[in-house]
This record gives sequence, C-alpha cells and structure tokens, in this order.
Amino acid sequence: MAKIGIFGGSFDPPHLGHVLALEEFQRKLSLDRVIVIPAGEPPHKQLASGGASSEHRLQMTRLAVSHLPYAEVSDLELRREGKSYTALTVEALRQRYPQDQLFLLMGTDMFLSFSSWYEPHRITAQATLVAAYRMKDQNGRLETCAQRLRNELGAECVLLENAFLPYSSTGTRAMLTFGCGADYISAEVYDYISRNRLYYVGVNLIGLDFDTLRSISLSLHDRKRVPHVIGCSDTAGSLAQLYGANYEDARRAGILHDITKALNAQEQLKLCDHYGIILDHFYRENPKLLHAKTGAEVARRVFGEDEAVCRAICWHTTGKADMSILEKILYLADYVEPNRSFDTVEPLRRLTFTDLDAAMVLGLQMTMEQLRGQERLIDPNSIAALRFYQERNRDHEIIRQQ
Ligand code: DGI
Ligand code: FE
Ligand code: FE
Repeated sequence: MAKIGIFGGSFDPPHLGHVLALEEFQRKLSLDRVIVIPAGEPPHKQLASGGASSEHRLQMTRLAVSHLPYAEVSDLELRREGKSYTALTVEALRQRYPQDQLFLLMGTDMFLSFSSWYEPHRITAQATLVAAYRMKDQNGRLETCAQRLRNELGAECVLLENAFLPYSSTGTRAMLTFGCGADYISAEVYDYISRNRLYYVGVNLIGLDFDTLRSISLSLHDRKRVPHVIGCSDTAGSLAQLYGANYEDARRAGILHDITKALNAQEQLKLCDHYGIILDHFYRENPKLLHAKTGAEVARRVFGEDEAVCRAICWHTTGKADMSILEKILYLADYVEPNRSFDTVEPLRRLTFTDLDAAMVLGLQMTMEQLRGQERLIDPNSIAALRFYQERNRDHEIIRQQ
C-alpha cells in the first residue's frame, strides 16, 4: 500500500514557497508519491483577475516540480467542467488508486472551515486530512477542530508543522509585475513567465488610460482590498472637483495608492532595495508605513505617473507639513471613503467635504490617538503635519475674526 499525497492550489504562479511546502509534506509523511493538482475554478474563491490561464498554470506547475521524482502534476480539475469540488477530486483519485492511502494537504484556514466544504464526508471517507500550520498550535484550535471532525465525520486528521504555509500568490504576482519577482520562483518558471509575458513581465505599463490602469492595479491587490481602493479613487475624484484639483490625477492616485499593500514586510524591504529607497530606523521598525514609499516608486517607475501623483501616494499614510491640495485629498479620501465605517468616521467625512485643512487636523489627531492606544510610535512627519495645520487653522481663525 503506497502513501499518496494530494497537493492542490491555484499555482498562479507556482513559487518556491509551494515547492518547499510540498517537499516538507513529502518528507514528514514519507509519501511515495505526491499528486499536484492545479485548481480549475476553486469553489471558495474566484481566480484573481490578471492571473494566468489554466493552460499556463498547468505548464508552470509542471516546470516547478519537474525536479522532484515523486511529484506528478494532474490536470484532473482543469479538465472538469464547473466548480472544482475536492470531494470529486478525491473520489476520482480513489478510483485510480483503490488500494493506497491518500493524504490531503491543506492550510490552517481551510482546515478550520472544513465542515462547510462541499460534502465533506465524501472527502473524509477516502483521505486523511493533513492540516499544515506554520507555528505551534498555541491555543489548541487545530486540535479541537481535529477532534470535532473525528467525532462528527469519523475523519482521520494529522496536524503537521510546515514552515512554508501559508504563502501568498498575490504578493508574488505583484513582485513579478514590479520587476523583482525572479527570486520567488524557479528559473524555469520565470523563463516561462517572461516568454509568455504573464503577470505583465516585460510589458510596458507607462501612460495607461485610466480604465486599463484601474483593471491592472486591481489585479495586484488582495480581493478584500479592492472596494477600498475603488472607493478611495472615487472619493478623491469628487474632492478634486470640489476643491479645484486635477480630477484625473486624483483618480489615478486613488487607484494606485495602496498598490504594494499585498506585499509582506520582507517583500517591501526587497522593493525598497530594488528602487534604492533609503530607510531610516523608524521605517525599518514600522514596515506598515513602507507601502506608501514603495507605492510611490511603483507609480513613478512602473506606471510612469506624474510627480504630483507619486508624491500624493508617498504621503498618503503619514501626511507631512505643507501638503499640496492633491496630497491632502488623497490622505483624506483614504480615511473617509465609503467603505470606512469606524465609529468616528462621520464627523471627519463631513469636515473633509467642507474644510480640507481642518479635516487634516482631525484626521491626524484621530490616527495619533489610535497609535498611542496601541503603544506604537508616531511618524515625525505626522507630528509636523499636525503642528502645521493647527497653526494654519489658527491663522485662518484670526483672519476670519478681523
Ligand atoms: O493602507 P490603508 O490601510 O488604507 O491606510 P494607511 O495607508 O493610512 O495605513 C494605515 C496603517 O499605517 C495602520 O496600520 C497604521 C499605520 N500608521 C499610520 N501612521 C502611522 C502608522 N504606524 C506607525 N507606527 N506610525 C505612524 O505614524
Ligand atoms: Fe495605505
Ligand atoms: Fe488605503
């Protein structure tokens, strides 16, 4: 009886994280074979727009694991019409391997939501569930879940430490588009990507019209951030019309402002290195702030945006003293766009549409208060901005009273 692993994913693209995770899966369970299955249409999420076609994903996956003698790529799910239910996949493999033991690998989130999958009992009837986790199962959530699945479904479950899960393909796609993704994938896969110009590698993205810029940039975001980015762009456009700034610039700045937000801290630092962005200690310690700096550089170098747009992106998170109208518009549009729903958003939203400088003071104060509550350090630029706009508002007050 052979031990066969099942390793599914979108593989859009397959990167080194996938390969390392697969190797660890094979090693820790002493698997004789691992079937790698690119997903057709995953039931739980749509494939990202801007992603590669099924055929490309299949070819790339073959290249990515070609050096592993025990790995075999199957187009089982790609050939199937409709949704790629795991239950159907596992049953198809059971027919092919009636005598063997099947192990289905999944990440923590998938394991915790396993009961809500399509007909989970059909899966557990055929395969052992392998929940891979990155860090020790501190609160016992995985073990509790495993126990429940054992009781309810008679499932066989194994918890497996795997340092390489979860991995983000969104970040890898974005790094490829920004011209520094080669380190995240094998040389063969990178070569395939460049030859086929996937993920905009080698494609000139300078001077795109707004609609094209919008659709490309949205494909580089995590799905849940997309409404925020659209809301920010629309709000920035409205504010530009209200305050006499350039409408087109405002909408472009809005659509691009969080363009590097899908990247993790390590990827942010790599991008800084690639673009020669010099980081002081504060920025190194607060990688959340880096997306504004790297976003501005991507806007400049990848999309060839105007300086005014790049500067607005650069200051959208912290603000600074003496900002241009466009810079203030982006800072505030990011804060009050319609998807923002925190308690105190309404007064700030009203003020943003009546008095930009007064809104800057309120916005900066709100951010600082929140950061202090979380014992995080405040960027010196934000402190300078607050002082600047408090003084300016005081001057306005004096002029109004005279
Ligand atoms: O990118 P968004 O989430 O849309 O919004 P943003 O660009 O305003 O980023 C918000 C994040 O940045 C949030 O995690 C708080 C953080 N941040 C903003 N100002 C400062 C800050 N973090 C520190 N440590 N210091 C700041 O001054
Ligand atoms: Fe941001
Ligand atoms: Fe934002």
